[in-house]
Parts: sequence; structure tokens; C-alpha cells
Amino acid sequence: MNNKRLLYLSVVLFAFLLSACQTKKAGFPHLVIIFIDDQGYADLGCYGAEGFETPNIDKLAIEGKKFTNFYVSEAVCSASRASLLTGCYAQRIGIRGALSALSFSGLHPEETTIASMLKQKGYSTAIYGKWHLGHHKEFLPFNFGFDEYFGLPYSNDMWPVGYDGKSISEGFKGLYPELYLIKDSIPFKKILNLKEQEPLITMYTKKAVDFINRNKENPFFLYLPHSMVHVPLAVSEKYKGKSEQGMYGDVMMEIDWSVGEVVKALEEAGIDDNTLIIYASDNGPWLNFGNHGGSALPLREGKGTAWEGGVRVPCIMKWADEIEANSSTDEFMTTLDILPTIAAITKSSLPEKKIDGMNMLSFLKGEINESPRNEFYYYYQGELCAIRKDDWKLVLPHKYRSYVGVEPGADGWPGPYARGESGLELYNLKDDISEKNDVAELYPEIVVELSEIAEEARRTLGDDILDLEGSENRSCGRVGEVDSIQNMAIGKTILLKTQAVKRYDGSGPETLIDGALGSFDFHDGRWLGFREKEVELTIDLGKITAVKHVSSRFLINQTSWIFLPGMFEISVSDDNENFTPIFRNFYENKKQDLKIDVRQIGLDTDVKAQYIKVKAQAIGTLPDWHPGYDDKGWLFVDEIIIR
Ligand SMILES: [Ca+2]
Ligand SMILES: [Ca+2]
Repeated sequence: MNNKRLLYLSVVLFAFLLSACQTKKAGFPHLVIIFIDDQGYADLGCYGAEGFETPNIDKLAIEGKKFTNFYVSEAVCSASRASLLTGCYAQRIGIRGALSALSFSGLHPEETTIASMLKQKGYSTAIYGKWHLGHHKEFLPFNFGFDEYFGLPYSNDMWPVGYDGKSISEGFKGLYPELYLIKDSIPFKKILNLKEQEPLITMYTKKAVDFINRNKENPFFLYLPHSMVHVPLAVSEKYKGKSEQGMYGDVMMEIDWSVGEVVKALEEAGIDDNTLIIYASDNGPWLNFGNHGGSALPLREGKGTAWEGGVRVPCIMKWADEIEANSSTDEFMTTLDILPTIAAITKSSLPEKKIDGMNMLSFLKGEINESPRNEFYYYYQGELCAIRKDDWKLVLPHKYRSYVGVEPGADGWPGPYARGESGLELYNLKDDISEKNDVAELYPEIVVELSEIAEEARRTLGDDILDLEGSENRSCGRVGEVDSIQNMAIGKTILLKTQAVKRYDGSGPETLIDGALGSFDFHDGRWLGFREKEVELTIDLGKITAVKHVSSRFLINQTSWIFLPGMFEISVSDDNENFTPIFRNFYENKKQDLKIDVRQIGLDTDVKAQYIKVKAQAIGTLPDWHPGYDDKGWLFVDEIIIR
């Protein structure tokens, strides 16, 4: 061996030892997830944005990997965030839609999140921004492994302020409580008007930079879910009027600034190479807000749909130590896969409860070229809307919110939605990213194959369209004292002639006579929900008994299609054959002030009977003043009270 070669080998060996040493010193990587609200697929420079620029985010793509087939689990805030943090379909863990400011539910405290998993590995954890997995104390980030929290508990439009920016006390928004920034677990500052939303991006960013500076010596997980670009849009002075596009572009430019500040802090701390940064949006654009919504082009539709514009989002990952720079991939990945991938990176054990994500670490590192994921279920608010396998997407018959053929709003005001209805449709997403050409008839064997996957989804996770409950569904967390009531019928026999809809069947018919009262939250598991024409049930008191009172409680929640019965009748009998009516009344469902209410209907009486029969007629097709006028209304009952 000549000296030159020996020298070369020594250098290689030295470099190897040095790098091994550095890796050891660096330990587990730092993790940063930046999650933008309602940003469309096309709303970044490197995805073709028009009218504004995002140089800092584009630079992440140059230094990392850009994904063109990256999905969130559902095209709506809470469901999407639940999946990102738990690695589960939101459908699996019972988080539906966007939790309202009046909601009583949240992520179940027994679910494992990325943060709670990383706490086991000694990570410092923080969230600065929008949480939206339950605003009650039981559901705030502290319960899920976060050390620090500063931000809004839910969407920035869940406040008693109208589209004109003025306070309102009427209508649905009038019911909302005042919006607060939360610090750790207590209300910190009221956000009364749009002006007070202007510093949100800056505030979250400053907190994030400070967190990085305080924790650069140890591994950390920084979750930065910005409240923007969800409407109402607000931007700080430094970006007002800066984009050609207008307000939306200005806000995106400020988000881009924020990303730049975070990257700069990592660089200055000397930890940028050993940090995995993931940038993505929580769902597609809210297109009926026109120039205040983004763009998902060339994808079909947007937020709130299972079309690609709703669930396919821009995503960039940068991790200089492991992910190839300036790379782009059309391989399939979802937010579900982030938790198990981080588990692999940090050698954490996976959550005990079943999850849906897949470990993508080998793919990210370039050890394998193909993503391990090839299937995906498109759920939206309990409905299984589509199935993807490889490049094929089978759209299942469903009704959906549509933005096609209606004039969008502008300058902060929404336009109306259209309503779409799909058949059984097949698209090849590789050739037809815009889902224009239904090729179901050309590929019947693929329709069959994907239909079988749909069956598996329904069997395990359920499907509201077919009223199927899954065998693996878990429930979300709920708060609220159970109000109880004295009821002579507790423990007696009840025969329910009409089936409640499966997902609203409480703990069976006995729910109606268990002394526990349904709350204002129809999801609380204490209501029985019906969509049949008539509900009929009989309670057997066991022996002839003096009855002084019979009544039933009904929920009114017109915004959720829940109405009073058209008719309500009570009759009594000694022999379960000859019934004597003691009460009958008809109810008109007038348009009310969108208030959620419970009505107790019945009578004080003085009869002797063993059997009490109750009949209630559901409303049927909704009245013409209601936005769901061509759909069937709901009847929610709990409880039947006998004294
Ligand atoms: Ca959102
Ligand atoms: Ca009950």
C-alpha cells in the first residue's frame, strides 16, 4: 500500500469516525411540523401559486423533498388534525368534522399523540397555534403530551363577529362565546375583532423561535399550526398590500416569513441539519370565499369534499442529514404516516391502540424507492366517499358540498355552496389528476377490486351512508355532568318497535329509561336518533301502577337537521292490547333562532296502568325554509319520564 492510499484511507476512516461521533452527539433529530389552515394545493410558489411568492417555503423544497401525492385524512380541521397527531383515521377515533365552539367533545385522552409518544423519549414539546381537538380543559394540549401551548382553541371564525367584522348576537355565530387566546391551559387574551387577529402569525412565530432557542441542546418537537389562512383573514402591517393577489396572498407571504424565521432560528442554533421539518396544509381551500380562499388547481373541488382538492395538500419535508435535497416525489404518503415514521426515527414504541399510519422512514431516506402505502380511505364526516389504491380512485355514491356552478363570495364574504351527487365512479389519478373522466365502465375488474377494499373499510370503520358501525371504531372524549332524573321506569322493560339509527342508539332502548338525560350535544351517546316516519315504544312497568306523570324529552337543533316530532301521543293499557290515549298533540316546526334546545312534552295525569305506549312522528322531509329542505329531518329522544 502506498502512502497516498494510506493517507486516503485514514482520511476516510477519520471522516467516518467523526460523522459517527457527531450523530451520537446530535442524538435524535428535532422535529418541526408546520401545519397551515385551509391552504390549497396550488398556494405555494413551488406548486404554482399566482399573485404571490413564498421564497422561504420554496427553499425548503430545494433543500428537501416535495410531495405531489400527499393527503390529509379528511378535508376539515378537527378530523385532519386528529389524524396528524394520532396516526389514525379520524373516523377510527370518533373525531368528526370541525368541533364547534359549543361542542362537548374532543380527542379522547387515552389516545396517543406524537407529543405524548415523544415525551417518553425525553423530548421537549410545544404547540403554538390552533389546537381544535376540544376546547374544554380535559382536551387541551396538556393532556396529550405538550409541555407548552399558546394559541386559539379552535377556528378563528368561531366567534360572535359577522362577516362585516361587527359583533353580532343573532344567528348561529351569535351563540358563540368570545374568542380567547389560550396560554398553557387558561384564557390569556380576548380576540374581539379582526384587528386583534392581525398579530397572530407574528405571535406564534416569536413563541416558536423562542422555544427553539431555549431547547436547542435537547431534542424537541415543535408543532406550529397557524390559524391562518383560514378566514377571516388578517395580516400584520408588514405584509399588508404586499402581494399582487390581495389579502390571501399577503397572508401567505407572512406565513412564508414565519417559515423563514423558524428556519433561521434552527440555522443560528446550528441544529438545522439534524431537524426534520414537515410543512403541510390541514385541508384544501375554502373556495366559496373567492379571493379570500386559495386554489387547489388543477385538483377538483376543495375543502369539505373527498375530491382531490379537499384532501390532497402540498407537503414539503426537509431533513438535511437524511432526506435527499431538491427531490420531488409522486409517491403516496398521508398525515396518518407521520406518527409511525417519527416512532421509527426516535425508536419509540407505537401506540398500544391500533393506528392506520405506516412507517415511511426507509422511503424518506431513499433506501427504498416506492412508498409502502398504496391504499387510502376517503372518509368525510362519517361517510365513506371514496377508496384509493395505487393510481385508482373509486368514488362511492355520495352527496357532497360543491363549489361548481355557483358564484363565490369576495373580500371576506362567502358565496353559496352547490350540492353535488356522485355515482360509482372510477378515476385514474395519474392520467387524470382533475378527476374529469370516469372510466368505471372500462375497468369493471378494478371497480370490483376497490369495492372490496371499501367493504373492508365499512366493516372495520363503518359508514354513515349505509348506517354501518365499524367493529374497530373508538369514541371521542366527552365532557359534561350527566344530568339525572327520577324515573319510575328505570330498570323496567322497554320494547322499541322502531330501530334507532345505529350511530345514535345510545346503549340500546334502555337508554330511554335509565334516568340519565341527553345533553345539548346530540353526539353525547345519551340520545336515540331516528329518521323513520314514526317512533313507537312500549314500557312495561311490571304490574298495574298508579301513574302521575308521563313525558318525553326531544332535542331541537335545527342547524343539525334535528326537529320536534310532528305529532306526539301517549296511551296506557292494563293488558298490552287495549290502549287508551291520554295525550296527543301536533307540533309545527317553525324556523327558530338556531338555538339548541330540549323540549319536554307530556302531561301530569292520574291513571293506573301497566303498559305505557309512546308514539312520535318524525318530521319527514324538512320544511322549505331550511337549507336541507329536500332531505329527511331527525328526531332525537331521551328520555321517557314516568312518575
Ligand atoms: Ca382547515
Ligand atoms: Ca336516558
